[in-house]
Amino acid sequence: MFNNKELFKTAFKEQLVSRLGKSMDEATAGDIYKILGNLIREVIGREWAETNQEYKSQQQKQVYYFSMEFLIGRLLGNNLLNLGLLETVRDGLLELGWNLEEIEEQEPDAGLGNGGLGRLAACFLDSLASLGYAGHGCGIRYKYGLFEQKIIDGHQVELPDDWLQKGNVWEERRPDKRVLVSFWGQVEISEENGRTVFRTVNDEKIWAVPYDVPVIGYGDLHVNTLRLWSAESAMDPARMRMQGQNSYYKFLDYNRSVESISEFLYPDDSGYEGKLLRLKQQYFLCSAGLHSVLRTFEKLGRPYTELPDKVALHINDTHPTLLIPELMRILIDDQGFGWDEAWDITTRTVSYTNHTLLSEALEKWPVNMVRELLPRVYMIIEEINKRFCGMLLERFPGRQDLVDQMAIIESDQVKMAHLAVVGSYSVNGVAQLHTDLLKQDVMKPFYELYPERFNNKTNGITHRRWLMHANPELSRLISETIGTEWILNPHQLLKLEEYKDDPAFQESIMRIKRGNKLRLADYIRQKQGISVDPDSIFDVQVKRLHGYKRQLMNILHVMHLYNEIKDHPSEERVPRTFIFGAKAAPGYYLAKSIIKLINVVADVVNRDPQMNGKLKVLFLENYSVSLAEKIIPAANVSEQISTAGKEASGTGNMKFMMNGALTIGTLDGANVEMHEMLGDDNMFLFGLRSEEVLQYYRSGGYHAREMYERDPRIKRVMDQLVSAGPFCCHDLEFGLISQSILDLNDEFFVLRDFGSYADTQAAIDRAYLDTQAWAAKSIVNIAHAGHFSSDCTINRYAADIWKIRPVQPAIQV
Ligand code: B1H
Repeated sequence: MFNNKELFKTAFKEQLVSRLGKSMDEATAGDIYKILGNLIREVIGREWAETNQEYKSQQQKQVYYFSMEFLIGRLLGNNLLNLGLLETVRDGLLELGWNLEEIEEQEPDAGLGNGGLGRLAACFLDSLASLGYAGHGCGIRYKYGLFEQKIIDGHQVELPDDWLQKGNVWEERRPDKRVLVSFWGQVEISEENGRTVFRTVNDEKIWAVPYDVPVIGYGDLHVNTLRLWSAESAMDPARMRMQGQNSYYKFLDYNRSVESISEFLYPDDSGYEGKLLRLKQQYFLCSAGLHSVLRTFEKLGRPYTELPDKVALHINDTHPTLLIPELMRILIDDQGFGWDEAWDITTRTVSYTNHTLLSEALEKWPVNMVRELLPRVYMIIEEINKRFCGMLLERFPGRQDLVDQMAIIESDQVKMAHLAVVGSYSVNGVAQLHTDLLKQDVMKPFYELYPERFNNKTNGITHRRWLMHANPELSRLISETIGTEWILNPHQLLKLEEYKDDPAFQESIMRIKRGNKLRLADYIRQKQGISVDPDSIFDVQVKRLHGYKRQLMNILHVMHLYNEIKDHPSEERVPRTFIFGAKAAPGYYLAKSIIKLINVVADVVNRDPQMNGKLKVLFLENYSVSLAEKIIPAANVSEQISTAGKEASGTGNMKFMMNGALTIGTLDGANVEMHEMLGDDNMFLFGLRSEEVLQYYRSGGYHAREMYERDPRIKRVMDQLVSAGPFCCHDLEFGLISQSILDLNDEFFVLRDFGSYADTQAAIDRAYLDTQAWAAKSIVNIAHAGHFSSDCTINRYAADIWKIRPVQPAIQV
């Protein structure tokens, strides 16, 4: 361990020579990054092994968090921070002639996720390790992560994200731990020694090879594991020759189909596509992960009846639901358990988080697809369904309607959410409102059947990445003001509230924010050649592009501001810079034309001299975790404007709050809980409430055209989408957008909430003029953000769902 600068410099230079054969003046930034990564790997190697040893010797219950997505971003800076080496390394590198921030830029983001769901999994891993829980991630090592977005002529263009091109210093390939996963084939049933035996024949077997990434906890060294699986061929080329003429082509076909399984991440957020390859990916994760979990369990030498005491399997949304029938299959076919005992073990081991109420995101797989790809697993799902429906009819005689509504298999489809609820002991939503809506609406009959299973766990974010790493100056100021206790106990941030009216503290807060804005302005100038005014309000909406998130309402409002400035050019205004960042699913046309609209509006506004000093609009390309770390600390206003009842929780909202931005938002997802803490004084609420939205849906929606006719501001911007004018073009590019609102009745209530949104935006202008009052609000936001640290969330999962306690570190002798 290099715990001082000189030792670090020596170790660093030695590695540079021994690994790359280079001296300091020959090294490139890429070399420096690689060597630093390797050094850290060496530093933690022993602790990683020791953590595992500790788990084994203490026979600790282990949590495995199964997720199709882990949006971990970059690891260098965060690992240095958690190891307590940030200062040493920064200073040491500086003396060697390099700037750490520049080296951090060398690392490609691990973009193994779409958005909130994947980033939540990454925050949870950080909290599990930092709090000393035995909790690991289980996921897929996609060769290509979420696509890289380029904006060309205002349009989104997707490029493959070849993140592994230069290797990955953080991963360790473990071929000795590979497992076989089987697809296709037929099930043969026979009687042997009075037992029914199920054997799958003619199946296709492939290797799942794990790549382990260390998850380094903050402070006391505790290193958990993120195990990512990669698919590899299990065909023996030597046997190929025996199999006749076409075997060579068969071999190539097989290889290609195997590799495709861990080839790329599906770029869908809050939606799903019923593609065979995606189903293969899901089973691949479940089967490989489970085999490796059970191998570790078996080493304890305990009977399988104790599995629920030693292992918790958590599924992140329904994507890994096949874990349930797969565990049943192993218990019955391989371990010889009877159905009831296997079911008891399974349903005491698996727990499930629901992340969305949107019907298009509720996974339903065609029966034929599941039956052909996974014949034995399908038989088990069928049996689970048969028994579940039988139980329902027994409890509710004559209620075939209820059975149809709740069945796992219905209309030739397997409903994954139903399977997940029936096969697990805990079902949680991700914010109070979302959990309430699950119970009252989407999963009502299940809640009535199993009320004890349902619970809420409001999401959280790691303050280590999102405050300490992303905003080091603010972190320093906080520690100077209230001490460093908040780092281990983020609730202590509440102490800041005392300083909200302290002019010196207010001044520091605003100075740090301005510094962050200047840095973002530099980035924007470099990337786009546009200069932005650091004294304007930085108003930010960064998240996936989706109808319900209403980026459209935001940009329509910008068009309205443009119109106002044009109409009253001499009126003074509070200058605003609107910043957008968003990726759209490649097949989501409406979302893509909204990206185009934002870029067109940006172009018109930024070129117009009358807008100078008043209005700027930017679309930042390729929004990602590392870009978020630059943008969020620089924001004054956080846009959390989803249609109420649609955003399950949101986690961006929490990141902005923690960095002192004020939220303009609807009462949706976790915004509701933010508002409970902040009150009307420290947050800008607008728009319909979720009950009102639901009421409209029940009564067939509202009349978008009426709003259009009634409000001249709305009529004007809507007309500007499709007729000649400053934003519109020759080829009616925005007809689709206009149609979705006026002809398809504005599913997400953009026009219905527009007026209230515009008025609230005007209130923000007025509030910003009172700098001290604004600073006070910003401080109150930071003070209450500790509540949303994922440490608190994870403590609740641990106590209520997984029933685990932190591991006591082994006493060093
Ligand atoms: C969330 C998803 C999601 N909810 C399907 N659902 C996917 C659904 O690839 N797919 O098929 C991918 C992702 N993602 C988000 O989860 C919610 O929209 C957010 O509100 C929430 O904060 C986040 C974490 O709970």
